[in-house]
Amino acid sequence: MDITGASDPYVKVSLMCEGRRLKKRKTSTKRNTLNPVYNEAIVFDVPPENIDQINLSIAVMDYDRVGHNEVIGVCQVGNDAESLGRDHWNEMLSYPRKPIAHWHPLAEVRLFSCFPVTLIIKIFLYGITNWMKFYKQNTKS
Ligand SMILES: [Ca+2]
Repeated sequence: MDITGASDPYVKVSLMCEGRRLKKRKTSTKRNTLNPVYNEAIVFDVPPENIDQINLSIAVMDYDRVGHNEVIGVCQVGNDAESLGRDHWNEMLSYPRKPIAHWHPLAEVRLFSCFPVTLIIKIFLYGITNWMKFYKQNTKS
């Protein structure tokens, strides 16, 4: 959290395959807000033979002009994710042409995290090789 009491959040998504980061993408940064909405798509191309090893590692970050950007919270979606993250992934695989949305609570990395966050993630398996994701993030107390 910034001194103003707000934050400058953006979402960073890493495409992981067997623990290795293959690609990284991020959304735009929303300035001075605790209630960001993104409505942005992030697309990854994944070879079909790797589908079972894929995880998306998602981090909500606070952009800071000075110093390091802070991690607000993280979650995982994918085959190796726990509970909701894996269920969400499996549901997407079962309905490849339908965008599937779920709220994900973020695990808070920082001791004094600025806000309890849930992230709504919509994932979409397109064809067999394209992954499309939309983000909307909202605070919930
Ligand atoms: Ca900031």
